[in-house]
Amino acid sequence: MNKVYIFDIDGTLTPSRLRMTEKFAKFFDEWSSKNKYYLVTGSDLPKTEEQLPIAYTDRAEAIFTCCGNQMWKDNKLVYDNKFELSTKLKNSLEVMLMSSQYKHRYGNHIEDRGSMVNFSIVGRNCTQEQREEYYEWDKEKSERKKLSTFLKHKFKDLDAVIGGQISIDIYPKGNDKSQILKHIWDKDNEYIFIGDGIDNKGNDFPLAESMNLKDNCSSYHTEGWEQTKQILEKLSD
Ligand code: M1P
Repeated sequence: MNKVYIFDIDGTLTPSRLRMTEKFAKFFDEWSSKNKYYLVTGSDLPKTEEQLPIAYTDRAEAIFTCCGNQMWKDNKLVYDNKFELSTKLKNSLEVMLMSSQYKHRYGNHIEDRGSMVNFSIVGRNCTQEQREEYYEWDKEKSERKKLSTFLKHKFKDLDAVIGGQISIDIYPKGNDKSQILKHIWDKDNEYIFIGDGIDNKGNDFPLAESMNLKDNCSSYHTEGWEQTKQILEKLSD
């Protein structure tokens, strides 16, 4: 049985929205030339390419972006699920933006990625320092948790999940990372998924849950690239 790995990116292979660290890149260089793996992220392709060295995106069997709503293989788009941002959803997000207790707004709050929407109170144009500030504030106030619960309640056909540090990913119910399994499944393989959004019910949870129901599949929650490295080292023993 061949081992096939599936990785989330932000918080798993790289710090959130940052490039892979030199230390991990050094380790991953050898690892990725000997192992088969897929990438699955909430981000879009340009963000993924900013964060990972080109060799590691090239070596991946395929890259699933926008929570599995797009699949890229050999630099070509294989599929792209369309999701239209309705006026009702846009209005609700704008109301949330106006009513949040968080004091700062830096722009690009509603990012329409075509197959999903990313929503951020602080705004995607914030600096790294402003990002960290919001992240710490949100940890204390659980704003994103409350906003996603509200959205799921108001829009029964949608899912709203925390993916990274400052935002929420929104897409039609079921169009989550678990959808990638039907595109990669081979009964002769053993699949191993590593993500930082499993135990906390983030955007990696649906995939981990689906995998746990299947034979020859396992998932590991990680707290960051250091732990991912440890997991991979243990699995290659
Ligand atoms: O890949 C994880 C997440 O990365 C970003 O999240 P944030 O900016 O909140 O840290 C976003 O691209 C998000 O869509 C994605 O799920």
